[in-house]
Amino acid sequence: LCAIIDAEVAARDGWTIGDLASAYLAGGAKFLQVRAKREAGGWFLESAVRVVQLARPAGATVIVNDRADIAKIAAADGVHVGQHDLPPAAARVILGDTAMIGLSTHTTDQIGAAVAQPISYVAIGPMFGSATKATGYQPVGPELVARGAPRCRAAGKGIVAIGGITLDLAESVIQSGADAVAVISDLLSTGNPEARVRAYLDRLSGRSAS
Ligand code: TZP
Ligand code: MG
Repeated sequence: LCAIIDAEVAARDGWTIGDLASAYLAGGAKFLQVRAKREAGGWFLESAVRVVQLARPAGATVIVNDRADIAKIAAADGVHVGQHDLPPAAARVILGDTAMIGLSTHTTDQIGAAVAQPISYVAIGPMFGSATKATGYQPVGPELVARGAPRCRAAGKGIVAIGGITLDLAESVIQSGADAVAVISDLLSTGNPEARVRAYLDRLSGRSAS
């Protein structure tokens, strides 16, 4: 599970970035992403620093959405970039060889191009209709994961599925070949994000029935 802490979605539900990160970590999340599309850089940096601070004792990985500079200064583990952000090779200049770098893709062509980039994982989406982000792409479904998986595997890239994923849909996405599911809204859907993260981890590790 990649638990994404999105500034706008968190604020809408009355969560501070720190409290939401703490809840996800308490639920057992080991992979967090901090995302702030509209906030000022200084605020985003402070938020990233806070999440890194909280995640370190838990041994969790933290990546920053879009901003390799903020990831670097916050000593995060890496960055997640989209098709129109800094190219992965440029992000790597800032973050170095060992950083985790993810790249969003939405088509088979983009997956084909992504596997040749200096990235750690290919993000594929939107899986389903997402309320969080108007991606401009039709939902691609687990089918695109299944189609792209062989190329990602051959290139040694991980696969993270994103977009409209819910607890009940997560297993189908993993079964299609994804290594992880990245989730924003559904983690907040019950009002208990700690329990929701635990439910995902239980479900994905096959520890719970159904
Ligand atoms: N990229 C593609 S869909 C998406 C991003 C960042 C948003 C995912 O949010 P949600 O709420 O899990 O659909
Ligand atoms: Mg982006």
